[in-house]
Amino acid sequence: MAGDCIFCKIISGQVKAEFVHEDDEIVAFKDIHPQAPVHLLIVPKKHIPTINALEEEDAPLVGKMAIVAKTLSKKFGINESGYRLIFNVERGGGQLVFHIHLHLVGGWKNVKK
Ligand code: D5M
Repeated sequence: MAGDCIFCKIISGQVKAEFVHEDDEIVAFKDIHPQAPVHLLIVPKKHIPTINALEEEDAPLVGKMAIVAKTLSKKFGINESGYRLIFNVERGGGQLVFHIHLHLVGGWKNVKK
C-alpha cells in the first residue's frame, strides 16, 4: 500500500468506487471518467507504479488481469462484439495514476462487422 495512491485507497475502502470484481489479488471498478459505454479498470492489489516497474515474478498477476478482463467482458455483454485492453505507461503514454491498471473499454453501438 502506498499512502498517497488513489487506487490503494480504493482497494482499502478509504475511497469509494463502483466495484465490479474482487478476489484475493485483483479488483475491478468503473472508471470515474468513462471514455466508452463500458469502461472498467482492472487493478492488482499489489502496488506496482508502472508497467516499467514489473518484475518477472509479476507475470502470473498480469496474466490474471487479462483473464479477469475477459470474464468481465462477458459479464458486461461485450465479449462477442469486441473490446480494447489498454495499459498507459508513464506520463508520455498517458498514465495519470501510478498504480498499474488495465483499461477495459467497449460497448460502442455502431461497430462495423
Ligand atoms: O488512467 C487513470 C484512470 O483512472 C482515468 O481514466 C480516470 C480513473 N480514475 C481516477 N480516479 C478514479 C477514481 N477515484 N475512481 C475511478 N476511476 C478513477 P491512466 O491510464 O492512468 O491515464
